[in-house]
Amino acid sequence: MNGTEAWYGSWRHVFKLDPEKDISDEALEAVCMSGTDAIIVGGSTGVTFENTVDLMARIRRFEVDCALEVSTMDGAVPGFDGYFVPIVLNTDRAEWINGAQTKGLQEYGSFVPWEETAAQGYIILNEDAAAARITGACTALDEDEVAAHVMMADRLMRLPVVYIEYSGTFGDMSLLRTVRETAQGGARVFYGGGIDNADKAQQAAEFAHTVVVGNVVYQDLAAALSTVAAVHSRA
Ligand code: 1GP
Repeated sequence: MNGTEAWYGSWRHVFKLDPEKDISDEALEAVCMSGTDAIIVGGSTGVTFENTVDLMARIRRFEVDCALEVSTMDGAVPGFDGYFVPIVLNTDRAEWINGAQTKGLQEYGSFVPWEETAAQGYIILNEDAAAARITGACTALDEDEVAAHVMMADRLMRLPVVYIEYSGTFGDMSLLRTVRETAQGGARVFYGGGIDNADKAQQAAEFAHTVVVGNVVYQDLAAALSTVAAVHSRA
C-alpha cells in the first residue's frame, strides 16, 4: 500500500492559500485554473470562520479539489472536499500533538467526515516559520533524528501523510530524499517551503509525493504558476 487510493493520493502539486491574505479574483482564477491538483486552505495565524468560508466559496466557483487544513476550531468549516488535521511530531508541547485535536473532536467529533479526513504528521524544520514558533517545534534535527520522526509517523502511528514543513525557506533536498526513502510504510510525503520557481519545484518533486506551494502565489503569481508544469513534468 502506498496511499495512492486516498482522496489526496494522486496529488502531485498543490497550492496552499491563506485565508488571512488577500487575493484578487483574477489571481485566484489563475491559481484554480492552473492545472494544479488541489488547493489547500490553511494558515498559521488569523484564520477565522468568516475568512475561511469566504475563500472556500470563491474557490468553489472552479472545479479544482479543495481541502481544509484544520488548525483552529474557529476555522473548522463544512463544505470542503477533504480535511487535514495537523499533528506536530517534533514538539514536546502536547497541546500540538494531541491536545487541540482532542478538544476539537470532543466538540465536533460527530460531524467529522471521516472518509475525507486525514491526519498529517508535521515535521517543522525552519525555526523562523510561524508554525515553528507557535508550536515550539524542535527544528534543529539531524538526518537520523528526522528519519526517526518519519518512522514514528509512518510506521508506528501509521499516519497517512508526513509533511516536511520548511514554510518560508527552501529546505534541504538531501534530507527530503532520506524522508522519502524512510517512509516506506504507506505515508504520502508532502513537502512545503520556499518554492518560488520551477527549478525548486522540480527538485522537491523528485522526492516528495506532493509538493505544496504557498507564499509565492502572493509575491510572484507568474513564478507560482510555473511550478505546476515543473512538478507535473516529473512523473
Ligand atoms: C506552508 O508548506 C507551505 O505551510 C508552503 O510554504 O509558503 O514557503 O511556499 P511556502
